[in-house]
Amino acid sequence: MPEVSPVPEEVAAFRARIVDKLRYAVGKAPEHAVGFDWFEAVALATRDHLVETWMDHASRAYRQSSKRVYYLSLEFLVGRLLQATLSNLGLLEVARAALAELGVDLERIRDLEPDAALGNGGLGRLAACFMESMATLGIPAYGYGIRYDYGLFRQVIVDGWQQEQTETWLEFGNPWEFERPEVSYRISFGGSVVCTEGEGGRQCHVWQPAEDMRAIAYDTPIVGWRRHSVNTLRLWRGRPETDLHLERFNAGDHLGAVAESVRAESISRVLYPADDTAAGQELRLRQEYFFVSASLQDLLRRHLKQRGNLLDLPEYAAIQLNDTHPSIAVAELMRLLLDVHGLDWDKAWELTVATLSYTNHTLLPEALESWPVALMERLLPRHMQIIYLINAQHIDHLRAQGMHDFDLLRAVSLIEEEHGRRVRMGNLAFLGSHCVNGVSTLHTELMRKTVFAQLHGLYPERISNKTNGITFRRWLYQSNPRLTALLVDTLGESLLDDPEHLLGGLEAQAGQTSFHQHFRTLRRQNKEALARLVQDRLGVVLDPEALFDVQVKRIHEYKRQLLNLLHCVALYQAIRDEPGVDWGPRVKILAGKAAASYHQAKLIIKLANDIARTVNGDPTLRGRLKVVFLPNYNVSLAEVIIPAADLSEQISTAGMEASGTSNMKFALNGALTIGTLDGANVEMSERIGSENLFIFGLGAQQVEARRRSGEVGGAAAVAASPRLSEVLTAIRSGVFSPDDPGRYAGLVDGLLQHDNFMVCADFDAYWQAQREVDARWRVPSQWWRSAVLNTARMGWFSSDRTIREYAREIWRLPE
Ligand code: B1H
Repeated sequence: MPEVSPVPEEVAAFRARIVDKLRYAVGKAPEHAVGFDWFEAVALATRDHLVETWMDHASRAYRQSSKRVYYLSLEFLVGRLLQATLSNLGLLEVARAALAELGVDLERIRDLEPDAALGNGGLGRLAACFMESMATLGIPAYGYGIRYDYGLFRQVIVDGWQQEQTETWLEFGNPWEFERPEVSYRISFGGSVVCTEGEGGRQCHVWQPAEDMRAIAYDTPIVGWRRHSVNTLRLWRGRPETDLHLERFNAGDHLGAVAESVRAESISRVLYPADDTAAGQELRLRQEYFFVSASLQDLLRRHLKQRGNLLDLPEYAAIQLNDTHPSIAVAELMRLLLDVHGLDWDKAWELTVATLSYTNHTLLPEALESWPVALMERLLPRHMQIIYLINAQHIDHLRAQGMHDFDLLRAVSLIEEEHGRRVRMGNLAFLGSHCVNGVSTLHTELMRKTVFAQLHGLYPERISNKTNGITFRRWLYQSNPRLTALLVDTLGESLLDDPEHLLGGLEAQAGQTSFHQHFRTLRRQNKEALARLVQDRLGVVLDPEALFDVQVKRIHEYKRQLLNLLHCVALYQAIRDEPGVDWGPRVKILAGKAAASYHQAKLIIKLANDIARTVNGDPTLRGRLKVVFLPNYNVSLAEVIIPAADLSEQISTAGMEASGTSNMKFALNGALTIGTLDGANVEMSERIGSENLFIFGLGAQQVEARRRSGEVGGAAAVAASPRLSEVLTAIRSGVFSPDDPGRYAGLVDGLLQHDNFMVCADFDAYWQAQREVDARWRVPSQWWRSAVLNTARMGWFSSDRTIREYAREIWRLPE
């Protein structure tokens, strides 16, 4: 990132602070410090700079009684913080120079920071981008989540198979956070509800829990661009009421004496590694309730301190539920208002709905959370009672309006009766919120037509769309300093303050060959950096001149990594069959994690590695195709891969990817997209111009029509496509798995019988689109024109724009 040369006094001061931190906080003399010591000292020195702005901002919000946003999310996929923080503080060059004077290289220690991988994928990363945008826009906000001891697992590839290891990001401490032992709340579970007579003969419900524990706060300051403001990410850790039961210990029961402690701490032990599937475990529900209850208690306490009563809560607090994971908030807020603060039901409900809003991130049925009524009754008996009451009120209200249709009432009920009685958390979140939003135009439209069709009919104003965005500070300035420098050279320094509107100025360069040359050169350097990483980690040599074709994301059947792999094999066969054709060199890069229990996804990883081994080892290809699967995809790896991509694979089955956000990161960095009309690809295509991406395949309506027509198998598509047939025959017969020729028989047969994700149905269209990619690549003036236009037209996809929409239309913050 280009910054003006640092002022020598600032450098000297920063250097002195680093040395101080090293000595007095880390406890090392500079001559004995090793890499991580330096990282810690610089992080602590940087944190000092944050603190003043942080406190100023918090007291300003207090003085001005600003409305605050509370973003409740089970995931915050933050990644590393050092460079992001230095850059937003405008201290990157100061720190670099200060460290250089101490003989330390900033880049080297930057890479020692462990990723805070407190999320699975797009949903968690979106929360992190939103936190940064809210700080940039000066919106007073708290992110609330869980401080997991172990983030998302570390993926290692052993003999081509994924294995999971724990990710110990806190092993050497976390210099960014402030532990707040005094900010602690009681969290209860189990027991029963007794009904007593309260004041004036009013019925009073008292929850007598069986189990109590505590939530302790850990605060991480999040700074906005140009230190506009600093907000707080408050993460909760589970702790016991009593650390050690001394009597039991002294009586010789050494394990029993700490059992309570182990049970309480297990709640914040691990992030569930499930992406797009609801984990049905009791511990998951405990996690959800734990962080929701602590967060609501915390924000109510803050409000009461400031305002003295809760009646104006919605004027000062907006609570956003990131998916259904925190949706127990509807019942918990009601409980707190009714049982703890003594409000009557109608007032409590009015305040709850006016304060809460809910973002839906997926329509996949398996990801729509629902909890067995029996589990809820056992773990959260008072909440279950409140949910029944909400449901009764809801159904009565409909009947009073003359709606008696049984099917309608069944569809909108909070209780599902069909598969054992379960609480539908999506419906609970919907009813308890004044706004419900989807994350791309198509997704929102499908929410209205499918999952929430009936509720939408009853509350036609409630659903709105807020298309996702990404923070350009991380996904352009930090990850692609070369492109950023070129943009600043071309468009001026002010670009950095308003890329959303100023990037468009690049259109003027789209036809300039001299500009193409700069664009190409920096891409080439980014590709060389990625090639070095691949060689270090996998020993595979890549040609930076080749087209880098990249698909990085969680491994899931609907995201169709398999379709990409079938294309790999088809290309492999074509190059061997037709060696005379100009098959420009191509590198296929894949990365992503599979949920630990998702066998099909793990088999797809194995297939990728089997294909890679075969293809990379075949000398007859003369390097015209290479395939790599990079292990342990995470935020930091994304920051290296995305700026080095020429082609971005966004090929989900239409109608299934709610939005996607890596699609935006690639396009912003000038990669061309090959993709379906799914999620935010649709809006990208509209804004970038469909001639600058490669759209193929069935649309969402066509997919739906096919499903309805009962056309389920892939056999017909295979019969019609000799190429696909040859690909599947090779895979099925063990060409890529000679050690276990039957390994993929089930996978291939499965496709023929149930092409649920339209892999076969879309194969020919995909092959054709890939040949258009080749044709464009062969004409550099065309390719680079499209690439420049991609960057130029992505301004709208800034998360600053998304957050402004939430602020105006959902949170109703003053402009
Ligand atoms: C998204 C999830 C998700 N949608 C369940 N849903 C999870 C569901 O651990 N769980 O149980 C975890 C994650 N994640 C993603 O959200 C969508 O698939 C993307 O299309 C979207 O871009 C992203 C952000 O909106």
